[in-house]
Amino acid sequence: MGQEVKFNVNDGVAVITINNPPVNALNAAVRQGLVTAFDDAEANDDVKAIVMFAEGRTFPAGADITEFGKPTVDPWLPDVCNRVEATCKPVVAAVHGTVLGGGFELALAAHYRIADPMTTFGLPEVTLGILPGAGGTQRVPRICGAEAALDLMIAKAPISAAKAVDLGLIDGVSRAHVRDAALDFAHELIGKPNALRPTRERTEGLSDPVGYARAVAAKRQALAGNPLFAPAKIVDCVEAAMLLPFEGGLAFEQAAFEDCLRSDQSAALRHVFFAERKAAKAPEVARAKPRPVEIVGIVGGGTMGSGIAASFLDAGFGVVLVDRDQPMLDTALARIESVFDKAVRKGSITAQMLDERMARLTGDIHYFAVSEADLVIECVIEDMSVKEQVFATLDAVIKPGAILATNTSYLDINTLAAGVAHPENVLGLHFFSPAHVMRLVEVVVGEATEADVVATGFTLAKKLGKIPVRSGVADGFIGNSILAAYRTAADFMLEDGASPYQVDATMRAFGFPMGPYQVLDLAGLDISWARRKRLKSTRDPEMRYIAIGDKMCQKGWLGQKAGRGYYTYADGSRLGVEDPEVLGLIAAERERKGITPRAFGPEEILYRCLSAMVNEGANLVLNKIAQRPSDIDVAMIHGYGFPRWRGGPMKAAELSGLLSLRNQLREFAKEDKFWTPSPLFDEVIKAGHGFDTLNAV
Ligand code: T1G
Repeated sequence: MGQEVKFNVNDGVAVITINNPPVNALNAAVRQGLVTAFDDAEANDDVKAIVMFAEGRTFPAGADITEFGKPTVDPWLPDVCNRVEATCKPVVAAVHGTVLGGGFELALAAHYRIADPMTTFGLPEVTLGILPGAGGTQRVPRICGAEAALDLMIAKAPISAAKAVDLGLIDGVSRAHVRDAALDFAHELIGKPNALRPTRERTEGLSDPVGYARAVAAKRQALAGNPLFAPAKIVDCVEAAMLLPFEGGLAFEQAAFEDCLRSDQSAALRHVFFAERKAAKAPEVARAKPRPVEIVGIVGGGTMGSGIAASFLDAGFGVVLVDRDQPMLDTALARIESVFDKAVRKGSITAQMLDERMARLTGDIHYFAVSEADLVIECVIEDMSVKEQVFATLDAVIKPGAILATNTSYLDINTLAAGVAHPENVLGLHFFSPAHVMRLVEVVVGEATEADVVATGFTLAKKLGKIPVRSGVADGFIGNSILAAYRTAADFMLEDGASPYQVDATMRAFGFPMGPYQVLDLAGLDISWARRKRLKSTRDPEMRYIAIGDKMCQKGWLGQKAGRGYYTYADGSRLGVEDPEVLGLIAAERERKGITPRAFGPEEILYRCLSAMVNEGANLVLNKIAQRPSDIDVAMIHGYGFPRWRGGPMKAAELSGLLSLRNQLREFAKEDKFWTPSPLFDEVIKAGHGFDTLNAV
């Protein structure tokens, strides 16, 4: 028996302890250790009952996800669970922490479960594009019925110990140390008739077949049109639990599990699980200690500044907000309070918590107010000269060692840093709107930025519950560079014959909440117009230039804020209506350039948009702006609505084949050099591997 599973006997009760940090994932060594331990406990006459426990912060949080996609090593988890359940001595699981997936299924294979009060339980497999494949879809409904079981497996929100007791999924909560409580519980079972209680034989949840079938039908109805593969499979399995004998249901579940595991959706979702965790690993984080931050200064209380302030207040920091004059400051403070008001109405915080947050917020119109701040974030308009002025003013008041950050979406951090006394303390912290909701933060590292400053940026982002992604300095960093390439590809198609509404519909069908032209209208066409003007002097004259956006801006069609952009918005509504005048403007541009429009199908529109994203992404990795391709996936999913179950642009490309993509880009490049394939494609193709290998850094 390896170190992962230990076995000792305590006064007639065998205690089988799992120890596989950090989350006791049920990898092959743990599974083998468990089977051996249960065999030993069963064969040992001194053993009258068994307690299963885990060291560390949690009872197993699931199967080992890193093993998926590789050949299965026996015993596989469903077999381990069946072994535990079949034990001829009462088995009590002592659980704590986050009891998830296969860990919960293992506990459900025990005859009884005792939990620490803070324990949470969940079957989140659907977030990985799979389903509970170790008997969960058969054992859970036997205890708590179809509706609760489907909620657990599809709603994926973990439940509390108290809720688990209500559902009959656990037998008790103990304030004493859970292992000791389970030992006492096991001792009481010794010698009791009918102490064995295999979950497969429980029927409480199956006692109302009509209600059961109704719950299954209702969930199936609710999932109609849902593009995800696994949820529908889960419904089939839970239905099977009522229709088939236990072993038949297990076999049904196993087949459905393997179907899910083989799917691209699951490969994509598992990729994102690890990509999110990897994104938080920047070289600076590994080698430097973050600086202490208690008070955060924010300059500029507009939409971004007030959202960022709310995030820091939510996370327990003191915030000093500076704005140009009293009326603007009052508006900003009111905007922050309204964020919390909404949270109180939604029930996510109490009125008392609102007061506590607002008590940590001070506002001022003088820069001197941030002289005690550990970090100051500039959130003023996206204009270099204004930002340089703000930085210069801040530089005169901030305390030694304070970090100076900018929330710029595009501008050159190195230029801003060059204007202050300590460029090594300058960092980009690029939040996304609404900043108190969106999880992505691009941590932009300048040439001079100190490692501990970067480490501070990453640590803060995690404290805010955000997902930090490291970016080098480039116009638009990672996300906006990809967005610009995506839009360029879309604009080319507009001039060649497609309509913006066709492009938007295609990208929504792919899984984006909005198409690129809806996003442009929301953000304002003038933002990207300003970028085009800023880059005019460095633009490659040989590359095709689309002036449709410029023409719309010159007409004042700036988007929602102007009542019209690519769509029209009557009376401030946020729902856009297609606008024939826009189609007219595009047709005039084609005529001006002598372009005969052609038809575009959804496949080609999608392919060109994705190819442009991936090609730009490959160049960002090549130029070391992005550390790894998976960081780009994380940025596009958490900042730009790229559908999570597609894995992000780089993973989607990997799944559909890099060679064919590179070859198609070569074809497109005959139309315009914008499509020139990134040299990274040749590198990875020649090396015989894909982007995944580059994600290992
Ligand atoms: N397998 C492998 N590694 C895992 C893992 C797992 N199940 N869970 C976490 N890790 C790694 C993670 O990559 C990170 O590594 C470290 O542990 C800490 O995690 C048959 C098929 C438990 C709530 O979906 O939700 O069971 O980055 O940074 O924020 O039905 O991890 O340090 O190298 O996330 O405190 C079902 C997944 C699996 C739960 C802790 N289980 N894990 O969160 O730490 S499928 C899950 C989580 C299954 C069966 C099926 C969270 C957490 P590294 P962390 P955290």
